[in-house]
Amino acid sequence: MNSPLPLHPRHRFPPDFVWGVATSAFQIEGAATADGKGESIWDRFCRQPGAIADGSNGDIACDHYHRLEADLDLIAGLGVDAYRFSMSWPRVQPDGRGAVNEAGLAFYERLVDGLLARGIKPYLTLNHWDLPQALQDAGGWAARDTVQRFVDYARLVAARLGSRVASITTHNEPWVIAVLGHETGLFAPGQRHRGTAMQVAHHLLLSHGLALQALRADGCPARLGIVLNLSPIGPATDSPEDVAAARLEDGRSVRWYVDPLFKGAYPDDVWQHLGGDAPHVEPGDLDAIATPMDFLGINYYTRGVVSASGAWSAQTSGKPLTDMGWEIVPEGLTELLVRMHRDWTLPPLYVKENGAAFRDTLEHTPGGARVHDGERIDYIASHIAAVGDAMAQGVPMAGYMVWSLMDNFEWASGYAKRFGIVHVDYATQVRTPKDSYLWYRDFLLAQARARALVAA
Ligand code: IFM
Repeated sequence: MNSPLPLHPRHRFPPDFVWGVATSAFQIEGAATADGKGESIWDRFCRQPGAIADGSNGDIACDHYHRLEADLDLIAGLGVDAYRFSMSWPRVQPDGRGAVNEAGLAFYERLVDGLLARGIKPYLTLNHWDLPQALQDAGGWAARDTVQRFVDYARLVAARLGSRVASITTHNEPWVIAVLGHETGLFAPGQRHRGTAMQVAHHLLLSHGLALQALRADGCPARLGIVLNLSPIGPATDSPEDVAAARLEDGRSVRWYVDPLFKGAYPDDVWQHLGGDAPHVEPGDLDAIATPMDFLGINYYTRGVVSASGAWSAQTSGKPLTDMGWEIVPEGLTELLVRMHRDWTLPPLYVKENGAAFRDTLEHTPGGARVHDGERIDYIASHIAAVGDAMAQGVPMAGYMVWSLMDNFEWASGYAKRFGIVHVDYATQVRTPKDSYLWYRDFLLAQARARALVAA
């Protein structure tokens, strides 16, 4: 049988490799107050003057909440094995505690059942940043009580959906919540205190481990894990100062998360560096954090380059940049995955997000609307090949997911940055599959045909 796209050797993957596409609740759902949904910290943060580059918010976003069936058809049209989505905690528990808001949960039941009916595996994330504001008012992730609130939320979601979803991720990118949310203040809840950020990171990891233990005790059949945003971090020059700065940044952004999860200990160099900003850790916390996982998800977009003076800029590297100003470095993904496999004993790895923002133009042609986003196709194809390169070096990779299904609310950047493989016209909510959607669809068709040949 002919494939529509010749499969390059670096694009040959095992038959059980999981191909997917990803989104998150706050970025696409809109319906900010519908059906009893509570306020989240991102609803509140968007109201702060200057917090969001274009002054926008998530009130309507892609209106996915009201366009579920059509969006499910778009996902199905790709031929993916899996769809990764997150649940809005305040939609399910408006104040982050107490009884389920049945109308909110019903939306996710329709989503999950709609995926299953289309033969797509649901990959559920419990926390993609939109903490209920009521919990923030009680101290947020800096408060130890939020750990137990999260475990309760995880249990009630798993009791209702755990047997229908393939996978449950506790948290997406704890570094972002901790550091961007509580140290630099660029993201919700907009706090600026390093010690708070480190306590938040600890509580996120602890709530992850305790939630895993609780879900397993409850008999949840879904595969359980966490998703980290990771980059290889290197020095801007060979100077000892830059090398030391890069080592510390690797400690703060990579080892601070991976070491406790897989070695049951925080990295000593970072702990010493933090001094009084190190988190309060209670006996048993690290054992809980190191609860074995069924998978580790990694989100990769670019590498990190660090100098002691902080003066290094991606603009001067000579490498092409995305519209976020991030360098395009597919070989950095191979380097990262190989290093992960070398330095830790890990469960199967997934790339749970990978993609790029570019300045897309919607063109109206006689044949219909088109978006010729060749740069995004190159980005995705080269990063998939980088995953193949890591596998050729022995890294056990289980799947890859494109970020994102459609253009959406890109946090502090608002709607100006477009990561989607489907274009969204925010004035009309018309969706237009970009060339990258068509490319990924054809690529997945070729994968499916290769699988069929293996099975024959
Ligand atoms: O849009 C985000 C996503 O929510 C988390 N990972 C990075 C993406 C691009 O910035």
